[in-house]
Amino acid sequence: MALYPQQNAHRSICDLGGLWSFQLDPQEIGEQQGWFRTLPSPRSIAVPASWNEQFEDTRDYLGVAWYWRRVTVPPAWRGQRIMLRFGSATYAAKVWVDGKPVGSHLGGHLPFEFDISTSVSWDGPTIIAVQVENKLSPTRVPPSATNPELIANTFPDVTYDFFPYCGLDRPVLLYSLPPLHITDATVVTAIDGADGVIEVSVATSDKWNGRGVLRLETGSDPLTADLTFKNGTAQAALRLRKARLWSPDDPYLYPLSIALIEGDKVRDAYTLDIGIRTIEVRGDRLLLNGQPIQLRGFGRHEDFPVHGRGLDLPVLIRDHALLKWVGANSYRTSHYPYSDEAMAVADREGFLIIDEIPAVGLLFDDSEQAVATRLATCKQQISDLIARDKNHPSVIMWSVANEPSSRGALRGNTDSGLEFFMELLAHARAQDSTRPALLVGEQRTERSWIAQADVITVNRYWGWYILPGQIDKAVAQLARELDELHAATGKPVIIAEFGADAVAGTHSEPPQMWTEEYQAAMLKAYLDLAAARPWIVGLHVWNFADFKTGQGTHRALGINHKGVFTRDRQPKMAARFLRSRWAEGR
Ligand code: BDP
Repeated sequence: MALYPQQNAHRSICDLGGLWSFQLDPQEIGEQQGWFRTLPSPRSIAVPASWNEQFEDTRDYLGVAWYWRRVTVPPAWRGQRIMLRFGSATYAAKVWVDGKPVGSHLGGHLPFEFDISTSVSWDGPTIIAVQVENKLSPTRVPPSATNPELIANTFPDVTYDFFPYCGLDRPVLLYSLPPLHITDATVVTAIDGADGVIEVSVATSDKWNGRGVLRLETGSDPLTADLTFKNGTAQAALRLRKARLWSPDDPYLYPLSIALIEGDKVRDAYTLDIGIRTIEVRGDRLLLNGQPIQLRGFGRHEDFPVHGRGLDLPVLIRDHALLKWVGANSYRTSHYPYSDEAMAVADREGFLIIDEIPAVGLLFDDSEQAVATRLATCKQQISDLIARDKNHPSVIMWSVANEPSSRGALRGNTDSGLEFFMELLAHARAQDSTRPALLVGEQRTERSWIAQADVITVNRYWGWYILPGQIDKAVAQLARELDELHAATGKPVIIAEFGADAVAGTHSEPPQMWTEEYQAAMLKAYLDLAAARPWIVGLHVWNFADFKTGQGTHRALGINHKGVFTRDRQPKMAARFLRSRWAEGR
Protein backbone atom coordinates (compact mmCIF):
# COMPACT_ATOMS: atom_id res chain seq x y z
CA MET A 1 0.00 0.00 0.00
CA ALA A 2 2.92 2.20 0.62
CA LEU A 3 4.04 2.88 -2.92
CA TYR A 4 1.91 5.05 -5.18
CA PRO A 5 1.36 3.39 -8.59
CA GLN A 6 3.95 4.35 -11.15
CA GLN A 7 4.25 4.12 -14.92
CA ASN A 8 7.68 2.87 -16.02
CA ALA A 9 9.27 0.11 -18.08
CA HIS A 10 8.02 -2.53 -15.60
CA ARG A 11 4.75 -1.12 -14.32
CA SER A 12 1.67 0.32 -16.03
CA ILE A 13 -1.34 2.35 -14.95
CA CYS A 14 -4.83 2.62 -16.36
CA ASP A 15 -6.72 5.52 -14.77
CA LEU A 16 -10.38 4.59 -14.27
CA GLY A 17 -11.43 8.20 -13.78
CA GLY A 18 -14.30 9.41 -15.95
CA LEU A 19 -17.94 8.49 -16.19
CA TRP A 20 -19.20 5.56 -14.14
CA SER A 21 -22.71 4.21 -13.78
CA PHE A 22 -24.33 5.07 -10.47
CA GLN A 23 -27.34 4.00 -8.48
CA LEU A 24 -28.61 4.86 -5.01
CA ASP A 25 -29.68 1.90 -2.91
CA PRO A 26 -31.62 3.31 0.06
CA GLN A 27 -33.39 0.00 0.66
CA GLU A 28 -30.11 -1.88 0.54
CA ILE A 29 -31.35 -4.50 -1.88
CA GLY A 30 -28.52 -4.21 -4.41
CA GLU A 31 -26.27 -6.93 -3.12
CA GLN A 32 -29.09 -9.45 -2.92
CA GLN A 33 -30.33 -8.50 -6.38
CA GLY A 34 -26.91 -8.80 -7.93
CA TRP A 35 -26.22 -5.16 -8.78
CA PHE A 36 -22.54 -6.10 -8.92
CA ARG A 37 -23.40 -7.74 -12.26
CA THR A 38 -25.54 -4.94 -13.63
CA LEU A 39 -27.37 -1.90 -12.26
CA PRO A 40 -31.14 -1.68 -12.86
CA SER A 41 -31.47 1.98 -13.95
CA PRO A 42 -28.08 3.60 -13.85
CA ARG A 43 -27.22 7.22 -14.43
CA SER A 44 -23.78 8.64 -15.14
CA ILE A 45 -21.60 10.03 -12.37
CA ALA A 46 -18.15 11.61 -12.44
CA VAL A 47 -15.26 9.86 -10.67
CA PRO A 48 -13.36 11.15 -8.79
CA ALA A 49 -15.83 13.46 -7.07
CA SER A 50 -18.23 13.39 -4.15
CA TRP A 51 -21.71 12.26 -5.13
CA ASN A 52 -23.44 14.97 -3.07
CA GLU A 53 -23.58 17.94 -5.43
CA GLN A 54 -23.82 16.06 -8.71
CA PHE A 55 -27.61 15.52 -8.43
CA GLU A 56 -30.68 16.91 -6.69
CA ASP A 57 -31.37 13.81 -4.64
CA THR A 58 -27.85 13.05 -3.43
CA ARG A 59 -26.82 16.18 -1.53
CA ASP A 60 -27.78 14.92 1.91
CA TYR A 61 -27.79 11.22 1.07
CA LEU A 62 -25.90 9.20 3.65
CA GLY A 63 -26.51 5.59 2.75
CA VAL A 64 -25.60 2.89 0.28
CA ALA A 65 -24.82 3.66 -3.37
CA TRP A 66 -23.32 1.67 -6.25
CA TYR A 67 -20.64 2.58 -8.78
CA TRP A 68 -20.21 0.37 -11.79
CA ARG A 69 -18.15 0.32 -14.99
CA ARG A 70 -16.56 -1.86 -17.62
CA VAL A 71 -12.86 -1.81 -18.36
CA THR A 72 -10.73 -3.72 -20.82
CA VAL A 73 -7.56 -4.85 -19.12
CA PRO A 74 -4.69 -4.35 -21.59
CA PRO A 75 -3.76 -7.79 -23.03
CA ALA A 76 -0.09 -6.91 -22.54
CA TRP A 77 -0.71 -7.13 -18.78
CA ARG A 78 -1.20 -10.91 -18.96
CA GLY A 79 1.18 -12.63 -16.56
CA GLN A 80 1.52 -9.48 -14.45
CA ARG A 81 -0.03 -8.85 -11.04
CA ILE A 82 -3.12 -6.69 -11.54
CA MET A 83 -4.04 -4.29 -8.77
CA LEU A 84 -7.13 -2.15 -8.27
CA ARG A 85 -6.45 0.90 -6.10
CA PHE A 86 -8.91 3.38 -4.61
CA GLY A 87 -7.46 6.70 -3.41
CA SER A 88 -10.37 6.81 -0.95
CA ALA A 89 -14.00 5.77 -0.54
CA THR A 90 -15.99 7.38 2.23
CA TYR A 91 -16.89 5.50 4.40
CA ALA A 92 -17.30 1.78 3.69
CA ALA A 93 -16.60 0.07 0.38
CA LYS A 94 -17.17 -3.42 -1.02
CA VAL A 95 -15.72 -4.31 -4.39
CA TRP A 96 -16.65 -6.94 -6.99
CA VAL A 97 -14.72 -7.75 -10.14
CA ASP A 98 -16.66 -9.63 -12.79
CA GLY A 99 -19.23 -10.56 -10.17
CA LYS A 100 -16.66 -11.94 -7.70
CA PRO A 101 -16.17 -10.19 -4.36
CA VAL A 102 -12.53 -9.05 -4.09
CA GLY A 103 -12.57 -7.23 -0.78
CA SER A 104 -13.89 -4.47 1.40
CA HIS A 105 -12.55 -1.45 3.28
CA LEU A 106 -13.66 0.80 6.13
CA GLY A 107 -12.72 4.45 6.55
CA GLY A 108 -12.51 7.48 4.28
CA HIS A 109 -9.57 9.57 3.05
CA LEU A 110 -7.01 6.77 2.87
CA PRO A 111 -6.17 4.43 0.00
CA PHE A 112 -6.78 0.71 -0.27
CA GLU A 113 -6.19 -1.82 -3.00
CA PHE A 114 -6.87 -5.38 -4.02
CA ASP A 115 -4.94 -7.88 -6.09
CA ILE A 116 -7.49 -8.79 -8.77
CA SER A 117 -5.16 -10.81 -11.02
CA THR A 118 -7.30 -13.92 -10.86
CA SER A 119 -10.64 -12.11 -11.21
CA VAL A 120 -10.24 -10.13 -14.45
CA SER A 121 -11.45 -11.27 -17.88
CA TRP A 122 -9.03 -11.65 -20.78
CA ASP A 123 -11.63 -12.36 -23.44
CA GLY A 124 -13.73 -9.23 -23.02
CA PRO A 125 -14.30 -6.28 -20.72
CA THR A 126 -14.11 -6.72 -16.97
CA ILE A 127 -16.92 -5.33 -14.81
CA ILE A 128 -15.94 -3.39 -11.71
CA ALA A 129 -18.69 -2.74 -9.16
CA VAL A 130 -18.25 -0.81 -5.94
CA GLN A 131 -20.75 -0.44 -3.15
CA VAL A 132 -20.05 2.67 -1.06
CA GLU A 133 -21.89 3.39 2.17
CA ASN A 134 -21.55 6.47 4.35
CA LYS A 135 -23.80 6.09 7.36
CA LEU A 136 -22.95 8.05 10.46
CA SER A 137 -22.12 5.81 13.37
CA PRO A 138 -20.70 6.44 16.85
CA THR A 139 -18.05 3.76 16.48
CA ARG A 140 -16.70 5.12 13.20
CA VAL A 141 -13.94 7.73 12.90
CA PRO A 142 -15.03 10.46 12.70
CA PRO A 143 -17.89 9.36 14.93
CA SER A 144 -21.46 10.48 15.15
CA ALA A 145 -22.59 11.43 18.64
CA THR A 146 -24.56 9.11 20.88
CA ASN A 147 -25.47 11.82 23.30
CA PRO A 148 -28.02 14.29 21.82
CA GLU A 149 -26.46 17.15 23.82
CA LEU A 150 -23.24 16.75 21.92
CA ILE A 151 -24.72 16.98 18.45
CA ALA A 152 -23.85 20.25 16.71
CA ASN A 153 -27.51 20.81 15.80
CA THR A 154 -26.82 20.90 12.11
CA PHE A 155 -28.24 18.89 9.26
CA PRO A 156 -26.73 16.43 8.46
CA ASP A 157 -26.26 15.69 12.09
CA VAL A 158 -22.50 15.33 12.55
CA THR A 159 -20.09 16.00 15.44
CA TYR A 160 -17.82 18.12 13.27
CA ASP A 161 -18.04 21.39 11.36
CA PHE A 162 -17.76 20.35 7.73
CA PHE A 163 -20.05 18.69 5.25
CA PRO A 164 -19.98 14.86 5.24
CA TYR A 165 -19.17 14.56 1.55
CA CYS A 166 -18.94 11.00 0.31
CA GLY A 167 -18.30 8.69 -2.59
CA LEU A 168 -15.26 7.88 -4.71
CA ASP A 169 -13.45 11.14 -4.04
CA ARG A 170 -10.04 10.14 -5.34
CA PRO A 171 -8.60 8.38 -8.37
CA VAL A 172 -9.43 4.74 -9.02
CA LEU A 173 -6.41 3.17 -10.66
CA LEU A 174 -5.90 -0.18 -12.27
CA TYR A 175 -2.21 -0.96 -12.40
CA SER A 176 0.16 -3.77 -13.18
CA LEU A 177 3.18 -5.05 -11.30
CA PRO A 178 5.78 -7.55 -12.49
CA PRO A 179 5.48 -10.89 -10.66
CA LEU A 180 8.58 -10.08 -8.60
CA HIS A 181 8.24 -6.51 -7.42
CA ILE A 182 9.19 -3.88 -4.89
CA THR A 183 6.43 -3.71 -2.28
CA ASP A 184 7.73 -0.93 -0.05
CA ALA A 185 10.56 1.53 0.45
CA THR A 186 11.35 3.70 3.45
CA VAL A 187 13.70 6.65 3.10
CA VAL A 188 15.13 8.41 6.14
CA THR A 189 17.49 11.35 5.71
CA ALA A 190 20.02 12.88 8.08
CA ILE A 191 22.50 15.72 7.86
CA ASP A 192 26.16 15.32 8.75
CA GLY A 193 28.05 18.59 8.33
CA ALA A 194 27.56 19.50 4.67
CA ASP A 195 26.66 15.93 3.74
CA GLY A 196 23.26 14.34 3.41
CA VAL A 197 22.92 10.76 4.58
CA ILE A 198 20.11 8.78 2.98
CA GLU A 199 19.10 5.48 4.54
CA VAL A 200 16.87 3.32 2.42
CA SER A 201 15.04 0.10 3.34
CA VAL A 202 13.38 -1.85 0.55
CA ALA A 203 10.90 -4.73 0.70
CA THR A 204 9.95 -7.07 -2.12
CA SER A 205 7.38 -9.71 -2.91
CA ASP A 206 8.33 -13.39 -2.86
CA LYS A 207 10.86 -13.15 0.00
CA TRP A 208 13.41 -12.30 -2.68
CA ASN A 209 17.01 -13.23 -1.99
CA GLY A 210 18.61 -11.59 -4.97
CA ARG A 211 20.25 -8.25 -5.48
CA GLY A 212 19.30 -4.72 -6.35
CA VAL A 213 20.71 -1.26 -6.90
CA LEU A 214 19.94 2.17 -5.48
CA ARG A 215 20.72 5.17 -7.64
CA LEU A 216 20.44 8.80 -6.65
CA GLU A 217 20.49 11.37 -9.45
CA THR A 218 22.66 14.20 -8.18
CA GLY A 219 22.86 16.44 -11.23
CA SER A 220 26.39 15.24 -11.91
CA ASP A 221 27.63 11.70 -11.22
CA PRO A 222 24.84 9.58 -9.77
CA LEU A 223 25.42 7.95 -6.40
CA THR A 224 24.79 4.22 -6.29
CA ALA A 225 24.73 1.46 -3.68
CA ASP A 226 24.14 -2.27 -3.90
CA LEU A 227 21.20 -3.92 -2.20
CA THR A 228 21.48 -7.50 -1.02
CA PHE A 229 18.08 -8.95 -0.23
CA LYS A 230 17.47 -11.51 2.46
CA ASN A 231 13.96 -12.89 2.69
CA GLY A 232 12.59 -9.90 0.80
CA THR A 233 14.27 -7.00 2.60
CA ALA A 234 17.47 -5.01 2.13
CA GLN A 235 18.97 -1.78 3.46
CA ALA A 236 21.63 0.56 2.16
CA ALA A 237 22.85 4.09 2.86
CA LEU A 238 24.10 6.79 0.52
CA ARG A 239 26.26 9.74 1.54
CA LEU A 240 25.88 12.81 -0.62
CA ARG A 241 28.59 15.45 -0.30
CA LYS A 242 27.35 19.05 -0.19
CA ALA A 243 23.73 18.01 -0.22
CA ARG A 244 21.12 20.51 -1.29
CA LEU A 245 18.72 20.41 1.64
CA TRP A 246 14.95 20.43 1.16
CA SER A 247 13.21 23.45 2.71
CA PRO A 248 10.31 25.80 1.90
CA ASP A 249 12.84 28.21 0.37
CA ASP A 250 14.47 25.53 -1.76
CA PRO A 251 12.27 22.43 -2.01
CA TYR A 252 14.85 20.47 -3.92
CA LEU A 253 13.97 16.86 -4.75
CA TYR A 254 16.47 14.20 -5.75
CA PRO A 255 15.19 11.28 -7.84
CA LEU A 256 16.05 8.00 -6.08
CA SER A 257 15.62 4.82 -8.14
CA ILE A 258 15.43 1.31 -6.81
CA ALA A 259 15.96 -1.64 -9.15
CA LEU A 260 15.72 -5.39 -8.58
CA ILE A 261 18.29 -7.19 -10.71
CA GLU A 262 18.67 -10.80 -11.74
CA GLY A 263 21.64 -11.57 -13.97
CA ASP A 264 21.68 -8.67 -16.40
CA LYS A 265 17.92 -8.21 -16.26
CA VAL A 266 16.02 -5.58 -14.32
CA ARG A 267 12.98 -7.32 -12.81
CA ASP A 268 11.31 -4.22 -11.32
CA ALA A 269 12.12 -0.58 -10.69
CA TYR A 270 10.58 2.28 -8.75
CA THR A 271 11.61 5.94 -8.49
CA LEU A 272 10.88 8.23 -5.54
CA ASP A 273 11.50 11.96 -5.41
CA ILE A 274 13.15 12.46 -2.06
CA GLY A 275 13.98 15.56 -0.05
CA ILE A 276 16.96 15.60 2.27
CA ARG A 277 15.87 17.27 5.50
CA THR A 278 15.50 16.77 9.23
CA ILE A 279 12.75 17.87 11.58
CA GLU A 280 13.06 17.89 15.32
CA VAL A 281 11.74 19.42 18.53
CA ARG A 282 14.53 20.76 20.73
CA GLY A 283 13.53 22.46 23.98
CA ASP A 284 10.71 24.82 23.06
CA ARG A 285 11.71 25.20 19.42
CA LEU A 286 10.93 23.35 16.20
CA LEU A 287 13.99 22.82 14.01
CA LEU A 288 14.07 22.17 10.28
CA ASN A 289 17.56 21.16 9.14
CA GLY A 290 18.83 22.17 12.56
CA GLN A 291 17.48 25.74 12.33
CA PRO A 292 14.41 27.17 14.13
CA ILE A 293 11.40 27.33 11.83
CA GLN A 294 8.07 29.11 12.24
CA LEU A 295 5.05 27.59 10.55
CA ARG A 296 2.90 30.20 8.80
CA GLY A 297 -0.24 28.99 7.17
CA PHE A 298 -3.68 27.53 7.54
CA GLY A 299 -5.99 24.77 8.41
CA ARG A 300 -7.70 23.84 5.16
CA HIS A 301 -10.35 21.58 3.67
CA GLU A 302 -10.60 19.61 0.48
CA ASP A 303 -13.73 21.46 -0.58
CA PHE A 304 -15.01 23.07 -3.75
CA PRO A 305 -18.48 23.54 -5.28
CA VAL A 306 -19.84 20.58 -7.23
CA HIS A 307 -16.68 18.44 -6.81
CA GLY A 308 -17.25 18.43 -3.05
CA ARG A 309 -14.25 16.67 -1.56
CA GLY A 310 -13.32 15.11 -4.91
CA LEU A 311 -9.80 15.50 -6.25
CA ASP A 312 -9.77 18.56 -8.47
CA LEU A 313 -6.28 19.11 -9.87
CA PRO A 314 -6.77 22.71 -11.08
CA VAL A 315 -8.09 23.67 -7.63
CA LEU A 316 -5.20 21.82 -5.99
CA ILE A 317 -2.68 23.77 -8.05
CA ARG A 318 -4.54 27.05 -7.57
CA ASP A 319 -4.65 26.55 -3.80
CA HIS A 320 -0.91 26.00 -3.58
CA ALA A 321 -0.32 29.04 -5.82
CA LEU A 322 -2.50 31.12 -3.48
CA LEU A 323 -0.74 29.72 -0.43
CA LYS A 324 2.49 30.99 -1.97
CA TRP A 325 0.91 34.32 -2.93
CA VAL A 326 -0.21 34.90 0.65
CA GLY A 327 3.22 33.94 2.02
CA ALA A 328 2.31 30.68 3.78
CA ASN A 329 4.87 27.91 4.25
CA SER A 330 2.68 25.35 5.98
CA TYR A 331 -0.76 23.81 6.44
CA ARG A 332 -2.53 21.08 8.35
CA THR A 333 -4.56 18.48 6.50
CA SER A 334 -7.52 19.31 8.74
CA HIS A 335 -9.40 17.07 9.46
CA TYR A 336 -8.38 14.00 7.44
CA PRO A 337 -5.52 12.93 5.15
CA TYR A 338 -5.50 14.82 1.85
CA SER A 339 -4.94 13.18 -1.50
CA ASP A 340 -1.65 11.57 -2.57
CA GLU A 341 -1.54 14.25 -5.25
CA ALA A 342 -1.73 17.05 -2.66
CA MET A 343 1.25 15.60 -0.79
CA ALA A 344 3.24 15.39 -4.04
CA VAL A 345 2.51 19.06 -4.78
CA ALA A 346 3.48 20.03 -1.21
CA ASP A 347 6.84 18.24 -1.65
CA ARG A 348 7.55 20.05 -4.86
CA GLU A 349 6.34 23.47 -3.73
CA GLY A 350 7.96 23.30 -0.30
CA PHE A 351 5.08 23.30 2.19
CA LEU A 352 5.46 21.94 5.73
CA ILE A 353 2.54 19.65 6.42
CA ILE A 354 0.92 18.56 9.65
CA ASP A 355 -0.67 15.33 8.47
CA GLU A 356 -3.87 14.46 10.34
CA ILE A 357 -5.95 11.28 10.57
CA PRO A 358 -9.77 11.62 10.35
CA ALA A 359 -10.09 11.61 14.16
CA VAL A 360 -12.17 14.75 14.56
CA GLY A 361 -14.82 15.23 17.24
CA LEU A 362 -13.85 12.16 19.27
CA LEU A 363 -16.05 11.70 22.30
CA PHE A 364 -15.76 9.61 25.41
CA ASP A 365 -19.39 9.54 26.46
CA ASP A 366 -20.34 6.01 25.43
CA SER A 367 -19.37 2.47 26.35
CA GLU A 368 -15.82 1.29 26.91
CA GLN A 369 -16.39 -1.10 24.04
CA ALA A 370 -17.22 1.78 21.67
CA VAL A 371 -14.15 3.73 22.81
CA ALA A 372 -12.01 0.64 22.25
CA THR A 373 -13.42 0.24 18.73
CA ARG A 374 -12.57 3.86 17.88
CA LEU A 375 -9.11 3.42 19.36
CA ALA A 376 -8.45 0.42 17.12
CA THR A 377 -9.72 2.37 14.09
CA CYS A 378 -7.52 5.38 14.88
CA LYS A 379 -4.46 3.14 15.26
CA GLN A 380 -5.17 1.57 11.91
CA GLN A 381 -5.59 5.02 10.34
CA ILE A 382 -2.26 6.15 11.80
CA SER A 383 -0.52 3.05 10.43
CA ASP A 384 -2.11 3.52 7.01
CA LEU A 385 -1.32 7.23 6.89
CA ILE A 386 2.31 6.74 7.87
CA ALA A 387 2.66 3.90 5.36
CA ARG A 388 1.29 6.21 2.66
CA ASP A 389 3.10 9.45 3.53
CA LYS A 390 6.33 8.48 5.31
CA ASN A 391 8.55 9.37 2.34
CA HIS A 392 7.17 12.86 1.77
CA PRO A 393 9.66 15.50 2.90
CA SER A 394 6.76 17.96 3.18
CA VAL A 395 5.18 15.89 5.97
CA ILE A 396 6.81 17.05 9.20
CA MET A 397 4.38 15.93 11.92
CA TRP A 398 1.56 13.49 12.57
CA SER A 399 -1.64 14.73 14.15
CA VAL A 400 -3.58 11.93 15.86
CA ALA A 401 -6.77 13.92 16.58
CA ASN A 402 -8.51 17.26 16.33
CA GLU A 403 -10.45 18.66 19.27
CA PRO A 404 -11.32 15.54 21.20
CA SER A 405 -13.77 16.38 23.91
CA SER A 406 -13.87 15.30 27.51
CA ARG A 407 -17.46 16.44 27.87
CA GLY A 408 -19.22 13.40 29.24
CA ALA A 409 -15.95 11.51 29.63
CA LEU A 410 -16.52 7.94 30.65
CA ARG A 411 -16.89 7.20 34.34
CA GLY A 412 -17.06 10.93 35.02
CA ASN A 413 -13.31 11.32 34.70
CA THR A 414 -10.85 11.85 31.89
CA ASP A 415 -8.67 8.78 32.27
CA SER A 416 -10.06 6.97 29.27
CA GLY A 417 -9.13 9.92 27.06
CA LEU A 418 -5.66 10.20 28.56
CA GLU A 419 -4.95 6.52 27.98
CA PHE A 420 -6.44 6.78 24.52
CA PHE A 421 -4.14 9.62 23.42
CA MET A 422 -1.06 8.25 25.12
CA GLU A 423 -1.62 5.08 23.15
CA LEU A 424 -2.22 6.89 19.85
CA LEU A 425 0.85 9.11 20.20
CA ALA A 426 2.99 6.13 21.19
CA HIS A 427 1.66 4.27 18.17
CA ALA A 428 2.59 7.12 15.82
CA ARG A 429 6.09 7.40 17.33
CA ALA A 430 6.58 3.64 17.10
CA GLN A 431 5.67 3.69 13.41
CA ASP A 432 7.87 6.71 12.68
CA SER A 433 10.47 7.94 15.14
CA THR A 434 11.65 10.69 12.76
CA ARG A 435 8.68 13.06 13.11
CA PRO A 436 7.02 14.67 16.12
CA ALA A 437 3.46 13.59 16.94
CA LEU A 438 0.72 15.80 18.32
CA LEU A 439 -2.96 16.11 19.02
CA VAL A 440 -4.87 19.33 18.54
CA GLY A 441 -6.82 20.53 21.55
CA GLU A 442 -9.76 22.91 21.80
CA GLN A 443 -10.41 25.25 24.72
CA ARG A 444 -12.00 22.50 26.79
CA THR A 445 -9.70 19.62 25.86
CA GLU A 446 -8.02 18.28 28.98
CA ARG A 447 -4.58 19.82 29.54
CA SER A 448 -3.25 16.38 30.52
CA TRP A 449 -4.15 15.06 27.06
CA ILE A 450 -2.47 17.76 24.97
CA ALA A 451 0.59 17.78 27.24
CA GLN A 452 1.41 14.29 25.93
CA ALA A 453 2.21 15.69 22.48
CA ASP A 454 5.71 16.64 21.29
CA VAL A 455 4.40 20.09 20.36
CA ILE A 456 1.56 21.68 22.32
CA THR A 457 -1.08 22.35 19.70
CA VAL A 458 -4.25 24.28 20.41
CA ASN A 459 -7.17 25.83 18.57
CA ARG A 460 -8.28 29.12 20.10
CA TYR A 461 -11.22 31.39 19.33
CA TRP A 462 -10.75 34.18 21.86
CA GLY A 463 -12.47 37.17 20.26
CA TRP A 464 -14.95 35.00 18.38
CA TYR A 465 -16.68 32.25 20.38
CA ILE A 466 -15.22 33.60 23.63
CA LEU A 467 -15.27 37.35 24.34
CA PRO A 468 -16.92 38.05 20.99
CA GLY A 469 -16.39 41.57 19.67
CA GLN A 470 -13.65 42.34 22.22
CA ILE A 471 -10.38 41.62 20.51
CA ASP A 472 -8.12 43.46 23.00
CA LYS A 473 -9.54 41.69 26.03
CA ALA A 474 -9.57 38.40 24.15
CA VAL A 475 -5.93 38.59 23.19
CA ALA A 476 -4.88 39.52 26.72
CA GLN A 477 -6.61 36.36 27.95
CA LEU A 478 -5.03 34.31 25.23
CA ALA A 479 -1.57 35.63 26.13
CA ARG A 480 -2.08 34.70 29.79
CA GLU A 481 -3.30 31.26 28.84
CA LEU A 482 -0.47 30.49 26.40
CA ASP A 483 2.27 31.85 28.67
CA GLU A 484 1.00 29.58 31.41
CA LEU A 485 0.75 26.57 29.07
CA HIS A 486 4.28 27.14 27.85
CA ALA A 487 5.65 27.60 31.37
CA ALA A 488 3.93 24.41 32.54
CA THR A 489 5.11 22.19 29.68
CA GLY A 490 8.34 23.81 28.40
CA LYS A 491 7.35 22.69 24.91
CA PRO A 492 6.88 24.64 21.68
CA VAL A 493 3.33 25.78 20.98
CA ILE A 494 1.36 25.87 17.73
CA ILE A 495 -1.92 27.73 17.45
CA ALA A 496 -3.45 25.40 14.90
CA GLU A 497 -6.69 27.35 14.51
CA PHE A 498 -7.76 30.92 15.16
CA GLY A 499 -10.03 33.06 13.09
CA ALA A 500 -13.29 34.87 12.59
CA ASP A 501 -16.10 34.45 10.09
CA ALA A 502 -16.23 37.24 7.52
CA VAL A 503 -18.92 37.39 4.89
CA ALA A 504 -17.04 38.64 1.83
CA GLY A 505 -18.00 42.18 0.91
CA THR A 506 -19.22 43.23 4.38
CA HIS A 507 -17.48 46.17 6.05
CA SER A 508 -17.64 48.26 9.21
CA GLU A 509 -15.70 50.94 11.03
CA PRO A 510 -14.95 50.33 13.84
CA PRO A 511 -14.60 46.63 13.03
CA GLN A 512 -17.59 44.50 13.88
CA MET A 513 -17.98 40.73 13.87
CA TRP A 514 -18.71 39.06 10.51
CA THR A 515 -17.05 41.86 8.52
CA GLU A 516 -13.79 41.71 6.61
CA GLU A 517 -12.31 44.37 8.92
CA TYR A 518 -13.02 42.36 12.07
CA GLN A 519 -11.48 39.21 10.61
CA ALA A 520 -8.32 41.10 9.60
CA ALA A 521 -8.11 42.86 12.99
CA MET A 522 -8.43 39.61 14.86
CA LEU A 523 -5.74 37.88 12.81
CA LYS A 524 -3.45 40.89 13.32
CA ALA A 525 -3.90 40.71 17.10
CA TYR A 526 -2.93 37.01 17.16
CA LEU A 527 0.07 37.59 14.88
CA ASP A 528 1.28 40.43 17.12
CA LEU A 529 0.93 38.25 20.18
CA ALA A 530 2.94 35.44 18.58
CA ALA A 531 5.65 37.74 17.22
CA ALA A 532 6.75 38.45 20.80
CA ARG A 533 6.93 34.74 21.71
CA PRO A 534 9.49 32.71 19.75
CA TRP A 535 8.24 29.48 21.34
CA ILE A 536 4.99 29.89 19.39
CA VAL A 537 6.44 27.94 16.48
CA GLY A 538 3.35 27.86 14.32
CA LEU A 539 0.32 29.94 13.45
CA HIS A 540 -2.32 28.34 11.28
CA VAL A 541 -5.24 30.61 10.49
CA TRP A 542 -8.65 28.94 10.35
CA ASN A 543 -9.35 28.69 7.42
CA PHE A 544 -7.64 29.04 4.08
CA ALA A 545 -10.98 29.29 2.22
CA ASP A 546 -14.68 29.34 3.07
CA PHE A 547 -16.04 25.79 3.08
CA LYS A 548 -19.32 23.92 3.14
CA THR A 549 -20.83 22.72 6.39
CA GLY A 550 -24.19 21.27 7.35
CA GLN A 551 -27.18 23.58 7.59
CA GLY A 552 -27.78 25.25 10.94
CA THR A 553 -28.33 28.55 12.63
CA HIS A 554 -24.65 29.29 13.17
CA ARG A 555 -23.52 28.69 9.56
CA ALA A 556 -25.12 31.19 7.17
CA LEU A 557 -25.83 29.53 3.80
CA GLY A 558 -24.33 26.27 5.06
CA ILE A 559 -20.86 27.80 4.80
CA ASN A 560 -18.16 28.39 7.39
CA HIS A 561 -16.98 31.90 6.48
CA LYS A 562 -13.65 31.84 8.32
CA GLY A 563 -11.76 31.53 5.05
CA VAL A 564 -9.38 34.35 4.19
CA PHE A 565 -10.31 33.42 0.63
CA THR A 566 -13.88 32.90 -0.48
CA ARG A 567 -14.99 29.44 -1.51
CA ASP A 568 -14.17 30.34 -5.12
CA ARG A 569 -10.69 31.49 -3.99
CA GLN A 570 -10.96 35.28 -4.13
CA PRO A 571 -9.05 37.17 -1.40
CA LYS A 572 -10.81 38.88 1.48
CA MET A 573 -9.15 41.80 3.27
CA ALA A 574 -7.55 39.32 5.70
CA ALA A 575 -5.71 37.57 2.87
CA ARG A 576 -4.16 40.88 1.77
CA PHE A 577 -3.25 41.65 5.39
CA LEU A 578 -1.54 38.26 5.81
CA ARG A 579 0.29 38.70 2.52
CA SER A 580 1.83 41.96 3.67
CA ARG A 581 2.67 40.64 7.16
CA TRP A 582 4.09 37.31 6.04
CA ALA A 583 6.19 39.06 3.40
CA GLU A 584 7.93 40.70 6.37
CA GLY A 585 8.49 37.19 7.76
CA ARG A 586 6.40 37.40 10.95
C1 BDP B 1 -12.91 24.30 15.47
C2 BDP B 1 -12.87 23.08 14.58
C3 BDP B 1 -13.11 23.41 13.11
C4 BDP B 1 -14.25 24.39 12.99
C5 BDP B 1 -13.90 25.66 13.74
C6 BDP B 1 -15.00 26.73 13.63
O1 BDP B 1 -11.65 22.38 14.72
O2 BDP B 1 -13.33 22.21 12.38
O3 BDP B 1 -14.60 24.64 11.66
O4 BDP B 1 -13.75 25.34 15.08
O5 BDP B 1 -15.85 26.75 14.50
O6 BDP B 1 -13.47 23.98 16.68
O7 BDP B 1 -14.99 27.50 12.70
